[in-house]
Amino acid sequence: MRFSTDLISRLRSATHVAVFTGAGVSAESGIPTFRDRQSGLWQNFDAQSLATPEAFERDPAFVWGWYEWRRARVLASQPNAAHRAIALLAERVPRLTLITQNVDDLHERAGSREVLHLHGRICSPYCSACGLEYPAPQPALLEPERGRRLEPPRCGQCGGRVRPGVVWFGESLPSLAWEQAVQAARGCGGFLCVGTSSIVEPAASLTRVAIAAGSVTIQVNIDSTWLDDLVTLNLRGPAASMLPELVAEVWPQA
Ligand code: BV8
Ligand code: ZN
Repeated sequence: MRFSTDLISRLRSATHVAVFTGAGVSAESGIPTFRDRQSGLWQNFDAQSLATPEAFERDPAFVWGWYEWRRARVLASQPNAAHRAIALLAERVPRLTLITQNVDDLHERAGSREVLHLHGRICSPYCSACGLEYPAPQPALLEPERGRRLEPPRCGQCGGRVRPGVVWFGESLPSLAWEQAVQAARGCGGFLCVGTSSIVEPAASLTRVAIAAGSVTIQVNIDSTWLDDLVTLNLRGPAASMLPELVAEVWPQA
């Protein structure tokens, strides 16, 4: 991987680096991306139609079963070299803000701290009535073929229906996380946009904010996106190999 000396010096002089990740950063951990075809019980549905309050209202057991199957997949997965490279980068730059659209906990399990989860967390279901967090047990690893409808549990405090701890389409993003993400995009000197199709708003607007603020913006993706011609540099390839190389080349061990 070759970077111009100018790019390297601009990135190294950045006192604040922001990293913005999407489903592509967890793909090499075996977690299907949001636009991958669904499988098993849910194969005839696209994630977008399932990830809505209306879908959960209409058939809570069908949607809760999908989330439990996904949560089991997350718990059975391990962070990959991309997650680890981001955790390592936090030790090599003065300040790093990690912003993710992902609902898995692989960044945390790779050692990242203070992760801004714009779309919530699949491992933190909560009561839809009183908001109490529900201590979700280790789900039985449902095979997609045997994926089944599961009745959502009831809240121990108020008896309300427990819901997945994610932000559904049509729901607002957590306001503090969103404000911190926008601040980071505005104020960082380097912005890494990793493994996202940059389709879902308002999250996708963060890279535009960083570009407008004059940050050095680097996109890492196996595919092209509408950002290709707008970012400072496109790194075409899988995050689990591109990110460790990028960190080693630009921010080598002191
Ligand atoms: C909001 C949690 C408003 C759930 C998710 C019309 C009608 C209604 C709403 C809208 C509308 N038009 C726009 C909207 C807004 C809507 C939206 O953006 N819709 C889109 C589809 C157009 N947004 C919302 O509804 C948001 N809320 O706007 O609220 C509001 C305002 C005030 C008051 C009330 C409401 C909420 C959006 C949050 C939705 N929830 N997730 C769950 O997970 O089940 S979003 C979901 O998509 C995931 O979180 C995912 O992270 C996210 C984005 O997808 P990506 O991460 O980019 O994943 P994707 O599969 O798309 O791409 C993967 C990429 O990785 C690809 O580019 C691929 O090439 C690459 N890749 C693959 N492998 C690798 C790789 N790259 C590198 N290495 C690899 N190995
Ligand atoms: Zn409750």
